[in-house]
Amino acid sequence: MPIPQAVLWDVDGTLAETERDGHRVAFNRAFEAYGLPWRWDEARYGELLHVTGGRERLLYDMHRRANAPAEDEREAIARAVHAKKNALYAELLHTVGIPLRQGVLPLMRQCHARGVRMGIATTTSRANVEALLGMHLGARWADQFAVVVCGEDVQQKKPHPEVYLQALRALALDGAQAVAIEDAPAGVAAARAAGISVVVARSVYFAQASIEGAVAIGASLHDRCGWQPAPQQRTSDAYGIDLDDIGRWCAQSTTASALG
Ligand code: XBP
Repeated sequence: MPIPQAVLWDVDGTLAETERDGHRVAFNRAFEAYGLPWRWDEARYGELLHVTGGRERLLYDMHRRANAPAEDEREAIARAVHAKKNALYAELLHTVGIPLRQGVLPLMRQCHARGVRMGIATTTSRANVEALLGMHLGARWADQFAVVVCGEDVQQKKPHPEVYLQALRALALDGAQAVAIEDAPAGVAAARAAGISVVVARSVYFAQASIEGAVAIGASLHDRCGWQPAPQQRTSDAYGIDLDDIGRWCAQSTTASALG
């Protein structure tokens, strides 16, 4: 079974549950640091996640508040609060820590072992990726990725495909040769629009979301149970979802669309 030539990882929600316990908490601390009375509880933050990009999310929320600052001040406030949020996010990762999701490291190791290149394709800022992956993969984390495309590298964030198209260009691959690992509808839409098959490991915020267009959807890369379609039965249980499962899902979906 052919396996993909590259695995492109989304970051927030896919590599780690950084939204609820990381970015949200850091935003609230940044509001406090700036003397702003705003707080995002878990439910409100979940609603706001349909806006990709932390600064854009903040602007969107600000715009809808009764006590919103004057329109011509909002951009500067959003920039300042967002920068503070990112600093507090890095601090939080170093103090409290947020683990990588189960199943991520084994799949990364398998990519290395089988010569499959990896990339990062994310809406979040490079500094945030650095803070998370530096923690978990060490100071030379970037050496493990053939390409890292972040929020500041693109004009348009997910669900626009730009981040994935840039990654493909850097790898000199076309969409059919790569697979994306995502957790959320906007990420799936971005990868699909770049012609890339997507495997979805749902994160807490998108546990119930309706997600269209993935070749497979499950709760965790660590667990072979509950995936749609079900991965093929295996005799050994050394890994959760592996490259052979992913290759099979991509091939099945190619066959299905070729027949359809
Ligand atoms: C997730 C996002 C980001 C983060 C916050 O990106 O939409 O905006 O919530 O990060 P992805 P920033 O799922 O593509 O990794 O504040 O740096 O935007």
